[in-house]
Parts: sequence; C-alpha cells; structure tokens
Amino acid sequence: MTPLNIAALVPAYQAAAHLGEVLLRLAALPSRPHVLVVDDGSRDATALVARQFGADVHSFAANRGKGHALLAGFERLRDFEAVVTLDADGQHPPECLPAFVAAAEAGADLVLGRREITPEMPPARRFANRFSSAWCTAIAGQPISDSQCGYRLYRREVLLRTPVRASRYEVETEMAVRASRLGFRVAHVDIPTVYGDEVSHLSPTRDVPRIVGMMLRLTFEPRPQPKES
Ligand SMILES: Nc1nc2c(ncn2[C@@H]2O[C@H](COP(=O)(O)OP(=O)(O)O)[C@@H](O)[C@H]2O)c(=O)[nH]1
Ligand SMILES: [Mg+2]
Repeated sequence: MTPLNIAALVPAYQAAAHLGEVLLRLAALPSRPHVLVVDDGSRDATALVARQFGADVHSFAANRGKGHALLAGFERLRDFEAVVTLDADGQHPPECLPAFVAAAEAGADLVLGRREITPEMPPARRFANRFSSAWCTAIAGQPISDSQCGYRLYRREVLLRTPVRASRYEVETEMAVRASRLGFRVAHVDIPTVYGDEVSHLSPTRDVPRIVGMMLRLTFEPRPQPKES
C-alpha cells in the first residue's frame, strides 16, 4: 500500500511563542508532512516564525476566525489525500500525527483526537467537553468522543463533501457532526491533554454562544441523505 499523501494545517493566531517548536517537532517526524500555517491577522511574529521554520504561510490581513482559517487552508491543500489539523500553541503533540495516519490507513475517513480527561483540564472545560461530546454523539449517528478537539485528520473526500458555514471555534463541532451524518467513517486517537503557559483565545461571551448555537442548528435541521459508499 502506498502511504497517504498528507499535509499538516496549523491555524495560528498570535501564536509566535509556541509555533516554532510545533514546526520543529513536525519537521522531525519520520515522514515529514507538508506544513501550511494560516496566520489569521496576528499582530505578533506568527507569520515570520512560520516562514523561518520552513512552513508554507497563508496570511489574512485581519482576524477572521478559526473556521475561516481552516477553510482557506483546506482549499490550498486540496491536492493532498488527507489533511491533519493541529493547534499552533503546543497543545497537540506533533508526535501523535502518525497515529492519525495509521487510523486513516486502517479505513477511517475522519480521525478525531480525543483528549484524556485529566485534573489538568480546567473544570469548566471538562464539563463543556463532556457535555458537548455527548450532545454531538446523540445527533451525529456515530460516537463523537471529543467534539471540540482540533487535532484531526480529514480525508480529501470529507473536505470536498461536508458543507461548512462556521467561522470560528464552532467549526470542529459542525464538521464532525455533518461528516458523521453523511456516513463517513469516524475513528478516534487518544492524545494527551496539554496545558502549559499558552493563552486560549476562546472567548466565553463570543464563542460559547456560537458553539451552542451550532449544536442547536445541527439538532433541528433536516438530516442529509447519507452518501453512497
Ligand atoms: N486562524 C485562527 N486560528 C485561531 C484563532 N483563534 C485561535 N486560533 C488557533 O486555534 C488553535 C486553538 O485556539 P486556542 O485559543 O488555543 O483554543 P483552545 O485551545 O480550545 O482554548 C490555536 O492554534 C490558535 O492559534 C483565530 O481567530 N484564527
Ligand atoms: Mg489552545
């Protein structure tokens, strides 16, 4: 079997402090993927660091949100058979990437990172992650064990066939539920939960209502016809 032609996509906003290390660790993998960083209007040195560490860079002039950044990245990476998304802030260990690829090579179309629930995870996050994952599982037709985690592998067909409208952090929820409903095979890879000195850009007043709004929309909208396999 020929290995999958993989690209790594790193959405980055104000990520200069940790991005270099993520890119170094990606470059050290046994089969080094093509790497695209989408710099979403950062005012720090994110784009500079990305270039210094050898990544391809796509920059937005102003901040548009993680959903927009991922869609722009997927469009640029449409010639790859699969795209692995991982965060720029070091919370997604690059060393786990081969496990995502192995799951896809074993037949999965969408591979979701599943963070271990540890005491390190802030209690509000623990609750939000459990609650939203249970909700997504109830409406998606397949288990979705970590609906918010951005460490994922998407096969090209998933990216071509799954409609997405989300612009910010609700993008992960939307893609997991919609792809699952279309009948794409979902698998999970366990990843460690990493909290260090990174600063989350998720705003409880702006982003939590958007995520809940997306789950409500997905709950009440008509179900699509599953794809012919
Ligand atoms: N492109 C883009 N990336 C973003 C934006 N906000 C956050 N990110 C990136 O998305 C990833 C996850 O964001 P983060 O704020 O750490 O979320 P959390 O880990 O869920 O608290 C990181 O790689 C960020 O650099 C944004 O507005 N645009
Ligand atoms: Mg983070």
